[in-house]
Amino acid sequence: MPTFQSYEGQTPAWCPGCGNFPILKTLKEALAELEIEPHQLTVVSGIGQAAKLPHYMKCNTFNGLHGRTLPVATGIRLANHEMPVIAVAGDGDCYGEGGNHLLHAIRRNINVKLFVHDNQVYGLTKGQASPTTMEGVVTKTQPFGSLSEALNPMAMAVALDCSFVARGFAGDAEFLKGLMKEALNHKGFALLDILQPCVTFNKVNTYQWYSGRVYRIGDDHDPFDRIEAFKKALEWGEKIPTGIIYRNSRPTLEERIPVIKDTPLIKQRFSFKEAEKEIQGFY
Ligand SMILES: Cc1ncc(C[n+]2csc(CCOP(=O)(O)OP(=O)(O)O)c2C)c(N)n1
Ligand code: SF4
Repeated sequence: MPTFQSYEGQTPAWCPGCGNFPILKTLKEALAELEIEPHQLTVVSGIGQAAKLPHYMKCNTFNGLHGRTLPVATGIRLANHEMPVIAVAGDGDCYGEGGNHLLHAIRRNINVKLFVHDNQVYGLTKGQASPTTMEGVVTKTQPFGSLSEALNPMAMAVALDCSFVARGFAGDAEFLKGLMKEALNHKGFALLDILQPCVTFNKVNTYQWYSGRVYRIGDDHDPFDRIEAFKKALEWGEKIPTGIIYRNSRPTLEERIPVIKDTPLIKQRFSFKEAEKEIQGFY
């Protein structure tokens, strides 16, 4: 049976106090509790501080290009849809550079779990405004404050009928672990946005700033009610909800592809001769 130590990778090179540490620890604990062995899992990322997370884990990993996490994760999942695939990204990586891929992953409902470390800045490149930086927040490259309205990833995901939409907070690890496990057990695409203080470059959205605002969504919220979910997703400011905001049950992409519906691609017979014959048919 796997334990927390089964996933131990390299020593993290993050700043002391970075919100990425509790996320990494919580993920390892969640995986151990779900009894997923390291060799049974793939964690995919692009570029950034959050994207270094797979380096710090022992399992199958793929570190690709900035913003291109989801296409890679989709490919891996379609090649072997029996393997759980987690995509890890920063808010810049996922909602900025990779925004277009996110729209289509949600629409297709590929069974990939996307964990976004949302520190509301581009951390690795020293704190420029990202799509989730709040309007007016001053950074070294936004001296007049961010001039654009912040993206609300939860509201966007509900509007797109995303199969699972949740928000966690790095400062509430126990609750976050439950959300990670729910996402991993969910059938379909799961977006888990994790509020992650960047102690070096984001001096606004600190642990202290969040702790006065973040609250856990109660049992009175029905995540299957899309209108109520949308209202919950719009809450931001003095009160920030964490928990499962929205979920639905609809067919996944891999269920809808006849060729792989019953047998994963990697378990299917492959013959170069037959493939060549098929290709010749196109000429
Ligand atoms: C296509 C492309 N654009 C820009 C960069 C430069 N770049 C590397 S990491 C990064 C910022 C990452 O920020 P984010 O995704 O929010 O993750 P964080 O570092 O905050 O975890 C940028 C802009 C790049 N490598 N590739
Ligand atoms: S720069 Fe920010 S996100 Fe990057 S390791 Fe340091 S605290 Fe974490």
